[in-house]
Amino acid sequence: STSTKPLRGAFILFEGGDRCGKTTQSESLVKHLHSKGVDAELWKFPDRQTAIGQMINAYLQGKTETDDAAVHLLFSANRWEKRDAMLAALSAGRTLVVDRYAYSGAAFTAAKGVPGLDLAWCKAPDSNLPAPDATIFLSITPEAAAKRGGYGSERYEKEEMQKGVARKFEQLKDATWHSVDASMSVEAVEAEVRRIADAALRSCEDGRPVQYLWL
Ligand code: 2DT
Repeated sequence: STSTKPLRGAFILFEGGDRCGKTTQSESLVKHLHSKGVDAELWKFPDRQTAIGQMINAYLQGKTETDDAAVHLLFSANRWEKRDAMLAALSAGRTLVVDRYAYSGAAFTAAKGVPGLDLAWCKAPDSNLPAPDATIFLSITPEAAAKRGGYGSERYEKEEMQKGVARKFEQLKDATWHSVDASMSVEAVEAEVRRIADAALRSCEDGRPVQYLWL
């Protein structure tokens, strides 16, 4: 008999500005994968449950003021504290569908325009974290997003900030990047997302090793 190493799971990331449909699409993809018998789990960053996540949550809700560099490092630390669990899940064959990650981290802080906190500085603390096999960027203009029932009341949910974030995402595009027009119907976006996810799963089946940021 042949010994078979279990296939690793894929790391499929959703990124995009606020109100682009990330939550709807990431939940729908996990359901779809489950219906096909794929072991898949939805993760979200920031993970507001941890001690670090609670500090981030208080900052986003405007309950605390934190230095921009310090809060950036908290967002990054919130990924580092999940790194081992992430790698363990992937090597156990579990596909991770992740709602926001280091690209949001770099785009949001860099969009603040704080001297010294440029994109290179913002990317540095996340280097060597597991990288996504596919990044699905749900693309929508901040104007169209603002029309979708308006932004919430958290710190970054303002049209000017979202425009700056969109420009920074543009500069973060890499080989994993798939831009999907999020102004299409939910069903049309789902179809695109499934096509991209299927290809990512197949590349992992074909032996693609886990990648690391920002290579
Ligand atoms: P949610 O609305 O998706 O919970 O995000 N953000 C997110 C950062 O500034 N840095 C990061 O590293 C991450 C992951 C994006 C809450 C807000 O936090 C921003 C929106």
